[in-house]
Parts: sequence; structure tokens; C-alpha cells
Amino acid sequence: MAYGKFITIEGTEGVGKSTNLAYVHEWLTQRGLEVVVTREPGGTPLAEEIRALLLAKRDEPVDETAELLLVFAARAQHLQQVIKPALARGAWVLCDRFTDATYAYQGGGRGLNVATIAQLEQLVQGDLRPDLTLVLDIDVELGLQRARQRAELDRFESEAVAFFGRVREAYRALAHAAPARYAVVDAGQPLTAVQQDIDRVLSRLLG
Ligand code: Z5A
Repeated sequence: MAYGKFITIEGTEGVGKSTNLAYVHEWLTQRGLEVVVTREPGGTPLAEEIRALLLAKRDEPVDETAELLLVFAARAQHLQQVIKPALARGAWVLCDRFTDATYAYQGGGRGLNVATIAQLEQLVQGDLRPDLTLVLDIDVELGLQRARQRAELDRFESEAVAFFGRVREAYRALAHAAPARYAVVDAGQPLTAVQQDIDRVLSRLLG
């Protein structure tokens, strides 16, 4: 069976994920590839409902383990309904965030046990991992400035600068530990320079 490639895009707030996801989508479709664009948490009706639960600001404090399990519940549904069928028919999947976000936000940001996250990853994904993860990396303050110009902040975006510092460090550590799968792009550059770097990474992936 022909399998497509699985690309994920990650980064902290205001890093330009949406902007560059659209760029990657265009780049791949111009080369004749079928691309399924999706996101996490979300990507199916049920998973989008879980996303709304996760992002809503609420008076009741959200237990960190409850948050972790909701993220993986949404992921299990998304994998079965969207990601695995698309890859199996040979389509490429381009996903706005995936399990690296769990390691970064719930592991790095919230300080949850990384071994627990790894167990849930294995339970939900088996051996499935992205072929390429683009980590858009930016100074946390600069990213937050960009994000704040956009819209009202959700529950995650309302976290303190130190939280996003830990998230950023977790992403960098993941990339450092497995350089064959990750490409770290300096997202503090002007957009044209960011996209030139992305061109190079995608060209390498296509061989
Ligand atoms: N989350 C989690 O905790 N655990 C998990 O496992 C998963 C997720 C999967 C929702 O994610 C939340 O879920 C997320 C973590 C948590 N936390 N938050 N927040 P999301 O991906 O939907 O949320 P987001 O981070 O806000 O993503 P976004 O909408 O894609 O935002 P963005 O990266 O900031 O992208 P942007 O809108 O394209 O760019 C921001 C602005 O900067 C915009 O005005 C652009 O025009 C501008 N921009 C972009 N690039 C440049 C450059 N190079 N120069 C200047 N200006 C630029």
C-alpha cells in the first residue's frame, strides 16, 4: 500500500503557524500532491468539540491530567477518522500541531511527567510518528506581541511568559534529540526569509 507523508507544524504563540501552514500547503499542492490539511486539537466533529472544551476560559480550574487526557482523546479520534485513512490512500497529511505540542505544553509548560505522555503516545498512536516536524522558533516576547495583535486570548494564550519559555525549550529539546525528524526554522525573521528556509526543508523531504 502507498503511504503519504505526515508533516506537522509546531511552535509557541504568534510564531506564524497559520501563515506558514498555508504556504506549505500551497508548496505541496503545486507539486501535484494530494494534501489533507488538519489540526490538533481537532480535525473531526468530536475532536473539535474537545478542542472547544480545552480552549474555553472557565472559572473552574482545569486539572492538568484531565487536560492531557482530553488532548489524547481528541487525537485518538482524529487519527482513526482522518490521519490514518488519508496516509493509507497515499495522501499527504499536513497537521497544525500534533503530539510534540503535548510534550511542549503539557510536559514543558505544565510540568507533567514525560514518561506518562510517552505511554499515552504509544497507546494512541502505536508506532505512527510524523515524517517531518517543522518547529517554528521565536523569541517568546516577540511571539506574544504578534499574538496579542490578533484576537482575544484563549485559555492557553493567557498563560504567563515563563510558561511559554518552558514550551519553547521543550520544542528545542525535542528537535535537538531527533534532528532527522525535526527542522527548526527561525520564525523571528521576515516572512520571506522564513519561507525560503521552509522551501529548503521541503525540497530535502521530497528528495
Ligand atoms: N495544545 C496543547 O496544549 N497540547 C496539544 O497537544 C495540542 C495543542 C495539540 C491551540 O493551538 C492551543 O492548543 C495551543 C496549544 C494547545 N495553545 N495556544 N495558544 P492553536 O495552534 O490553534 O493556537 P495558536 O498557537 O494560537 O496558533 P495560530 O492561530 O496558528 O497562531 P500563530 O502561530 O500565531 O500564527 P499566525 O496567526 O499565522 O501568526 C501570528 C501573527 O504574526 C499574524 O498576524 C501574522 O501575520 C504575523 N506573522 C507571521 N509570520 C510573521 C513574520 N515572519 N514576521 C512578521 N509577522 C509575522
